[in-house]
Amino acid sequence: MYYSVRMRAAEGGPHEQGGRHISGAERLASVEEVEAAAAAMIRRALFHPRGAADFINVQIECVDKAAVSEVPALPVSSRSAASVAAARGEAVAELAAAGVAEAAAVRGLNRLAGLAEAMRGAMLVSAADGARLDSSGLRGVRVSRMDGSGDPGLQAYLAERGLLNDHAPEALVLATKVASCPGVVAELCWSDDPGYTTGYVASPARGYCRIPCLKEAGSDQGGRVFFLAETADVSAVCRYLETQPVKVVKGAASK
Ligand code: PML
Repeated sequence: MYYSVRMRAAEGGPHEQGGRHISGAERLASVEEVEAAAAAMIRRALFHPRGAADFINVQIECVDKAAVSEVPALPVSSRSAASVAAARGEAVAELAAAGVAEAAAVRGLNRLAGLAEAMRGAMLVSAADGARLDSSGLRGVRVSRMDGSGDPGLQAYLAERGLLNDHAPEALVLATKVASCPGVVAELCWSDDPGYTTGYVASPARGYCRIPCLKEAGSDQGGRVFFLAETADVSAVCRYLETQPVKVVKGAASK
């Protein structure tokens, strides 16, 4: 048996009552790990660079081991950029190489850049024309029930690349789960942490591509856009992202 441990934190009350999103986290923990996982999440929410949370929700739920799928981590690569404009150009090029129509990539990127405040979850948009496909509004679709912290091979892969920071390991795990979802063509993300400007484009076709400078330092605006194929079943995509438990392990492609 595993336990899905999930945290979401906001300032100014609960998210559903208009609180500003501060932080979220996900683990699939063994019984021995549950308490430490929950404590680490609470600590993260209390001392987050986005502000002081006054609402912290921690949910712990049993997950049957037999329901958990094991997914190999996307291979990590990078593009370089020296300005936000150049970085966003690189992101559009990577999205296009992954199979997103260029106009849809630009439209999706502009949706993310135009958010008035950080979203808790992700927007689903069409990879053909960039139209919004989900109806979750400002809440977005939250990717849940995944973990990669228990795989020593994956941790070593990240350590060799200097990626054991507060963002990249969880982002790679989330992006790997998203890319394993039937119907997903690519993802674009940059963090809502004002001190972290590196983001990524991830895709089943090309892996996890890190891009520096995707936003200005000091900005607390960030989030995720998932680009879906025209044939994607949006309800099935939401179900998979929100409920399918996934353990991410080092894959053959992550050499
Ligand atoms: C987030 O924290 O929400 C996104 C983190 C992006 C990490 C990009 C990277 O460094 O690989």
